[in-house]
Amino acid sequence: MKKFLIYIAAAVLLISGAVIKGQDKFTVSALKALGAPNNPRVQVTWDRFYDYGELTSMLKKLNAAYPELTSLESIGKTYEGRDIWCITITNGKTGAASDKPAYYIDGAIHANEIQGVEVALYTAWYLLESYAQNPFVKNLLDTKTFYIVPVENIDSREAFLHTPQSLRTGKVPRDDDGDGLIDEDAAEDLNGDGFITQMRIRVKGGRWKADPEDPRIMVRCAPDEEGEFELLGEEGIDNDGDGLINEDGPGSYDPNRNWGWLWRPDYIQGGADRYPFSLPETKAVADFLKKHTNILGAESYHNSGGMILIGPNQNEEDIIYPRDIQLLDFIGQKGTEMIPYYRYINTWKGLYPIYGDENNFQYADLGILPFVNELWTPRICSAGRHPRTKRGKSRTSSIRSSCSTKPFSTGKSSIIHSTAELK
Ligand SMILES: [Ca+2]
Ligand SMILES: [Ca+2]
Ligand SMILES: [Ca+2]
Ligand SMILES: [Ca+2]
Ligand SMILES: [Zn+2]
Repeated sequence: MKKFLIYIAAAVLLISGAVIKGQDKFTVSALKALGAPNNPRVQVTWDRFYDYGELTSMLKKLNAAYPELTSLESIGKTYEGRDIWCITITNGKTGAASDKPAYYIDGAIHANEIQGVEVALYTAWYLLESYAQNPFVKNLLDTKTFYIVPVENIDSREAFLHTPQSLRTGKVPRDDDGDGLIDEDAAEDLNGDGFITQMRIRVKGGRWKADPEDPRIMVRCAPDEEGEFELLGEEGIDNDGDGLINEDGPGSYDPNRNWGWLWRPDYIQGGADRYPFSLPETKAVADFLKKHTNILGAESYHNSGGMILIGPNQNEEDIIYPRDIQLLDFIGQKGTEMIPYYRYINTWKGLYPIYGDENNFQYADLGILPFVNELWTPRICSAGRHPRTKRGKSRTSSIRSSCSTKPFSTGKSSIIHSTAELK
């Protein structure tokens, strides 16, 4: 995680330096942030995921251990009533947080893209625990402010960690199929293994076969090859007897299509929900950002794909000032040099067009220079013991999509997998 911190530090320094001081040349002096905290006041092991209760406790411990460097506030409540925490980090003795250029960080607006939360928490922990020993970090916190919201979509992230559900959406109830019933037919873990996975059925001559190394993984057969399986969709039953399976689960919108800049209704932009900021979580974060006009740069952590993304997120390139693009390009490309297997991509050119996302709202409405960081990539596995890239496309097929998959470390593979089999 340290490399992410260095990359963020570089982004903070460069954005604030360029905007505040009008420097002509960008530098990479943020590399001075190298080094791990010694003897931390708050002991944390970074080998697991932390749920809402645990991360709340961690933030309170950091706040108690570093009262002079932190303040902790709830910036709003989620639909299910959990606090959306923001930890503000700066040296209060050198000036109020609001008087300094600031960098904003958040994680897990998409709830099943869970590990951005730990990256955001690690950033807070690293900054605080390094302050006394690391002159660069000390200078950073003496002159700049960090606002860190480790998790936006807490309700569904809790569901990910404690139930078989893997939800991108939040939990605000919605009638997805217009039958007058709300969230009446969610997916079910039929085989009781703790995961809701894709189901498969044995069919002679099917288009899929089991991966020889890991038979849970489905590999698409070559056109002239006879397979053994067909895919049936996710596990579940027809709870309401309407002939459709799992047609109306919890929520079922996309919180990252609910923001105010170029918002489009659901029939144009799927997942947009009813109107901009109709969701309590996006409204809370937007209100916070609007109130803190000292925020100059931002980073939102998603999963997956190993990408540093910038806007604009549709064909509206002229909304970004050329000077801003220069700075984003410099930081983004520097990030790809620092973080293995990452690519620097403009979203609508390199991925797909999006309306109403957080990233564009931050830039176009608020003048913040934002990045989206798509954590994790299968190519990291290919560098180790898992030789994925050698077999390339046939293995991963075309079904995996970025920003909607799960990391291997959760035990829920991002590759099509079928632990539930219909005989
Ligand atoms: Ca319904
Ligand atoms: Ca299951
Ligand atoms: Ca149904
Ligand atoms: Ca169901
Ligand atoms: Zn995402």
